[in-house]
Amino acid sequence: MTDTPPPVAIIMGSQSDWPTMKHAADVLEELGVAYEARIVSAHRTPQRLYEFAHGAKAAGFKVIIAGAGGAAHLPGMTAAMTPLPVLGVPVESRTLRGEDSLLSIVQMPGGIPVGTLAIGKAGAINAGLLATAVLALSDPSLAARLDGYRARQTAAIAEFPMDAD
Ligand code: RP5
Repeated sequence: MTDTPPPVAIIMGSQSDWPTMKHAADVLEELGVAYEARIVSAHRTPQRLYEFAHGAKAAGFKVIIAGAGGAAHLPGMTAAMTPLPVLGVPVESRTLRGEDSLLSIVQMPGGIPVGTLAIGKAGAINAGLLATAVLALSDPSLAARLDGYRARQTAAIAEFPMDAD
C-alpha cells in the first residue's frame, strides 16, 4: 500500500448496481489501475453525493465512473459539482431494461458533460477502459499495458466461427 490516492472513483447509486459496476473494477484491476468504489445515491444520500463530488478533485481522483439505474441522476449531478471527467454507466433496470437509465444519463444540458456508455456490462467494461485511456495520456507504462490488453483481445478473436458442441 502507498499513500497515493487512487486515480479512479467508481460510484454507484445502490448496492444492487455493484454486479454491473464490478466489471469496470475488474478491468481497472487487470490493467493495474487503483480505484475506490463507493455507494453514493443522488436520491437516498444526497449529502454524501454533495460531499463526494465537491471533494473529489481535492481527494486526488482524476476520473469518476458513475453508474446508476432508473431515474439515474447520479452521473449528471456529480458532473455538476466537479470539474473532473465523469463517465456514466446506465445500469439495466428491472422494469425498463435500462432504457430509462440511458436516457436519464445521456441527455445532459450543454455545459455539463457526462461521457455516457452503453447499458450494463459492456458500458461498465468500456468505462473502465476509457478511464484507463485518460490516465494513460500521462502515463507511458499504463499506455503500454492498455496496448497489451487490446493486442491480447485481438489475438483471442477466432477468424472462423465454430459450432457450440
Ligand atoms: C438507482 O435506483 C440505483 O442506481 C439503482 O440502479 C436503482 C434501484 O436501486 P435499489 O432499489 O435496487 O436500491 O438509484
